[in-house]
Amino acid sequence: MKITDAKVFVGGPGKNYVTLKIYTDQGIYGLGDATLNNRETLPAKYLEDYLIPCLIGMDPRRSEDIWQYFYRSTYFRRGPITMSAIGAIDMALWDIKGKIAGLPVYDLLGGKSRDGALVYAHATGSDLDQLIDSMSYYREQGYTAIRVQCGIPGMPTPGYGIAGKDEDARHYITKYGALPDLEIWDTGKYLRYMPKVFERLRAEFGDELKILHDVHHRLLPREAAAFAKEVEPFDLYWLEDPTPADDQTSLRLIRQHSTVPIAIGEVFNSLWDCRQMIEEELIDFIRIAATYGGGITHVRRIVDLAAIHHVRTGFHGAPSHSPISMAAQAHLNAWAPNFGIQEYLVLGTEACDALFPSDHHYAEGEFHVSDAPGLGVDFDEKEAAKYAYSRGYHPVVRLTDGTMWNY
Ligand code: KDG
Ligand code: MG
Repeated sequence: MKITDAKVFVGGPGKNYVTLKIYTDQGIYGLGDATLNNRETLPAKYLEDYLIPCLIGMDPRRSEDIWQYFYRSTYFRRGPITMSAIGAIDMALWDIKGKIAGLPVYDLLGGKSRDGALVYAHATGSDLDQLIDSMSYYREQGYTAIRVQCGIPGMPTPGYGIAGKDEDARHYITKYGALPDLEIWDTGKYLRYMPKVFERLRAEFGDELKILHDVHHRLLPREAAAFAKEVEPFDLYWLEDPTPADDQTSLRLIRQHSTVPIAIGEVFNSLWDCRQMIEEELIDFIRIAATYGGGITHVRRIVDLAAIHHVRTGFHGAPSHSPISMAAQAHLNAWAPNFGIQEYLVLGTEACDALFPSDHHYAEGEFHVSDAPGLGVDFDEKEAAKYAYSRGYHPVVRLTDGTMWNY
């Protein structure tokens, strides 16, 4: 069996999804996702200029060897661009493998460990009342785990993941400007207000609800340790990215002062990036994504390392991931013995479903993986022709005195 061609498509409804399609001489094709949010053209170009020319003629069944070929032959290895491109190829090869076998990918990984995978939604509010309304909406939709981001009184701009006053907080998705928007961040105001938010949410929603919160890399290690200690009584399911992910040693201070579960990893791309925090047991959930994490082959290794250190999965699932990488993660979630939770924002707009038909679906707080052979997602090229690339940027963040800070 041979790979005969591979094409990259960039675009989608309100998103620049980077979709790889690998064709074979047996008529079977595979699909992969290389969407690197706000840098989408780079993995696309990397695939077209460097990886696809080598891929033609390879045997698609040899997915391990192909992974090693691209990883080891890249002298300047790792990083988000390289690993997204390798990840897309890897997903497509697992898709092909499943279609050859007539089995869903989860069966190739070792079979299902569960039927539905717990997911969490994003609730947001420019203030506490709007947040509570947004949370109530998700409770009605059956979610038992909700991430909460709340506007802070007096904060000059809304902040990460927070809807503006006049926006629909129930269906809010971060918008990215054609040039970077400016966000102003005040750590003191955040640290003084957030504990009050959690206290009110517990009073409002009771003890059972799983409450998650994303600090989005904004705190210094000492601030994060003090914050984690202070919010301990509110029994968070996790506190995400309390400090910038670059320095994993700073997590030790948080661990020494608090037992709040820590979730990190959405900006990491390889086992080597995650290794220290997993081996030192500095985190409780690993947030890497199948896309930037080198696909199923590599993320599976990370999941196995995590398992022996009591770390559970909590894969990244921001709206920038196309239904293809969400499907790859759904298969990993169905299999992983140390599955924790999956971030899930309802992608299912009609336009997105038309572009990526599948029977993966959400029901009652869980994501149900498709039983179709392979990844269980298709790609409609006619639909794809409707979309074009449109540049976007993450916001930039400055402190109130103008100092550059972390988005
Ligand atoms: O591209 C950046 C987003 O994926 C990130 O801001 C989303 O932090 C995020 C999350 O937890 O979903
Ligand atoms: Mg995050």
